Amino acid sequence: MFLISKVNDSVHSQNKSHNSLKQIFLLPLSDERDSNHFQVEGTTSFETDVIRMSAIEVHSVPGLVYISEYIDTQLEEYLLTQIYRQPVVKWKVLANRRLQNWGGTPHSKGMIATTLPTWLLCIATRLEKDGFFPETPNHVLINEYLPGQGIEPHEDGPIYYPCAAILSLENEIVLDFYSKGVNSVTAEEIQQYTGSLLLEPRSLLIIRDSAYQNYLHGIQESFYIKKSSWLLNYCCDGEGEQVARKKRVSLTVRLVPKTVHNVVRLGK
Ligand SMILES: O=C(O)CCC(=O)C(=O)O
Repeated sequence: MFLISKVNDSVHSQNKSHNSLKQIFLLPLSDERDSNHFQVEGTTSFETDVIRMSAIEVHSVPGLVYISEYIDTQLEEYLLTQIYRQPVVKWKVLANRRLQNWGGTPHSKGMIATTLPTWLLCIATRLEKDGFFPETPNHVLINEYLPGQGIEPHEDGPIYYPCAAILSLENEIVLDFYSKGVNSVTAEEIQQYTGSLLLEPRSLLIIRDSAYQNYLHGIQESFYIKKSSWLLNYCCDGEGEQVARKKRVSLTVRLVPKTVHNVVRLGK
């Protein structure tokens, strides 16, 4: 059960000229955790009026919203159990990671939709209720990354409603962002590194607006994570630390607005 609450967008905002998040609806009523509010330079942080959960908006990449502890450890364990009870054939093995695809295969003409299983539907409906999607997202990719694996910088593209929700499970990872541009002389497409976020287990990252349209995101094929203040959502004294990466699983939840329920119609 969730208490729906409106964000108090003036609280703790050091730079009030930046856009405010208008609605973050989050609070598990049973959760008595203290607020894990923190403020990092270049971000605006928000606390709900009951102060149980905080979200930050990253200014250098407009449209990124990072929410730590979006789910609790019980739900995380439940999701991991469901993911790893799937038959081996459900996994598609790629060179740099493996993945499960749920909801259908997105196609430029629409997706032949299959109903999400209830264990994924609970996350999809919560994301809709929390105001991130105008209807229940219908597509989920589950990625598993071993140390040294990653995903090339990419954009999610026009097949989806322009919002991606990334739920991180089991271990942390660093996600990098690159702005898209065009070289004015050669007219070549260029990508410029903009910054990185630490995605902690159980956190939710929302990529929408400009972050969705004008930036690429990717994960380097590294064996270590450098945790220091160069990360957009991490603060520490001194140089920080380098930690060995461990297996990390993520759910990328999206909405494919155009769906078809019939293979023949899709071909037309
Ligand atoms: O695993 C992640 O955090 C990123 C996944 C992603 O970018 C995707 O599924 O398109």
